[in-house]
Amino acid sequence: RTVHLIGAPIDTGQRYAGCMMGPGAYRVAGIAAAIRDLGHEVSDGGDVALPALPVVACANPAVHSLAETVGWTDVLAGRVAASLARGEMPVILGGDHSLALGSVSGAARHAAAAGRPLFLLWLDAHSDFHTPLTTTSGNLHGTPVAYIAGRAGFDAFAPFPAPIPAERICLYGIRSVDPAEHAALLQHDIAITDMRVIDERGIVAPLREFLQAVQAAGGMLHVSLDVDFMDPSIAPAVGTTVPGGATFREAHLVMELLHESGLVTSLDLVELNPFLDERGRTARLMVDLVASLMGRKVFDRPTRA
Ligand code: DIR
Ligand code: MN
Ligand code: MN
Ligand code: MN
Repeated sequence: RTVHLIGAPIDTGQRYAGCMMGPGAYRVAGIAAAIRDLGHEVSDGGDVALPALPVVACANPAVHSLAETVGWTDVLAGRVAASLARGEMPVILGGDHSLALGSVSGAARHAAAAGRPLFLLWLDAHSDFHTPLTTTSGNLHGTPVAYIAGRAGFDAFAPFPAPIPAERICLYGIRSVDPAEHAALLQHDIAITDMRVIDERGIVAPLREFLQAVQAAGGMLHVSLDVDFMDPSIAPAVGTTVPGGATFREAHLVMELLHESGLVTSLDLVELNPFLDERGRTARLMVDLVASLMGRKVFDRPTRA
């Protein structure tokens, strides 16, 4: 299967300049070669460009960069849907998490056309369950899960193609949820594997349960990996660090299980801010995590006949 890289130099979904350098940092860190070395084909579609801005309005005055975000959402949805239609695995090189408004739209459009259920694994410190009407920061990177789940308040955006039912969404690793998000999450049946659950049950068991559900349904699986899913001590290059994140081995183990499942059909790499990095270590960590997701092993045992 061909992996198709799509650069998404987006940083209007939050307030730290620098995420727009993410696609370049992944390329410098050798993402294409790392995937090719595992025996996959890689094509690089280059970076998407912002189209002419729509005229949009929002009742919440805190919201900023709404027109840009709607523009990026449109263009990325088209690129991701087209890549999936070619039979590729699109990997979106972010850019902040607002890009998932578009990437998951594209995946949902394709899944609906293919008649397959789409599942979403959200690896993040945050639940990103605000709507443009509830966000207090005004940063639209905190809204994609709400859009994907079909919540109201996204009037400026195209209607989400086929909202993903709550039971097909899994938030994994979360440890920072705003009050309005918390209240809304209690109204939805989304699987919330927060860090407290992971502390108690380990990183493997809850993920296996979710993957089994995807497998049983014959589903497609979109994975959205936020840099702040990891602990800031190993992944400092992100504007919104939250202590208590996944360790190096926990993060790799998640990727290794995803590889073994064979279920992942599209992937976002989001929130890398190379301007905040230390000698490229976060970019390199993200590339190594992608390698684990694509089949790199700690110790490769030949499969028995
Ligand atoms: C916060 C931060 N909940 C907000 N969200 C982030 O601004 O709405 N998501 N950083 O990854
Ligand atoms: Mn609005
Ligand atoms: Mn996020
Ligand atoms: Mn986050």
